[in-house]
Amino acid sequence: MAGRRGALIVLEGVDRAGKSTQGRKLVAALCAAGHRAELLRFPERSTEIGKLLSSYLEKKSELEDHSVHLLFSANRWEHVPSMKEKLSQGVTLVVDRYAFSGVAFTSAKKLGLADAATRGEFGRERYEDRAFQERALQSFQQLMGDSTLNWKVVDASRSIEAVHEEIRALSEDAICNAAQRPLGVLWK
Ligand code: 2DT
Ligand code: MG
Repeated sequence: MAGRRGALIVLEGVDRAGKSTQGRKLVAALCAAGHRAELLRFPERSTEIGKLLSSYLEKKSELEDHSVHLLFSANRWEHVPSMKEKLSQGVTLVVDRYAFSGVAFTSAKKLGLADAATRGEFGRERYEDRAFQERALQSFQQLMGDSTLNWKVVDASRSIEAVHEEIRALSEDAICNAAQRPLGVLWK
């Protein structure tokens, strides 16, 4: 429909919960239903800042905690102009992690033994550690009090199809209701 803004749909939650799989399926389903929709993910590792973050996450480099927090933020800001442009052209954006991951993962460092948690297991990316992820989830739950997003919690222990159907319906609703707040989906 001409003139209608696209919806902003943010997928948040801990690692390996199926956000990326669901993000891809969601965009495919929305496009098949005749909407214009695109998938984005943060960190977006292809830019100069994204490469610094990728190397940090792969434990190939070390960065001071405040400084890495700001790099994650800068990595989102460098995409804001094109995101605004797309939304105003009516393209719905499905975003795999956004600012809530920024807060949840940084604050999870302070909730426990940050060293052990951020070192994690060999062969895994930084933060991919059970105790760390649990603290990040606690932090996400606190952040859901943030009313700038319309938050929904999905139970990720169900089948891929069941989760897909739920978030597809929520997303259709967000697209129809252009005045609505951005939709936030938290994986639990
Ligand atoms: P992926 O596994 O989704 O690529 O994420 N992270 C992410 C932060 O610590 N701060 C942020 O602002 C964002 C967007 C979460 C890689 C890791 O990066 C963390 C997991
Ligand atoms: Mg990961």
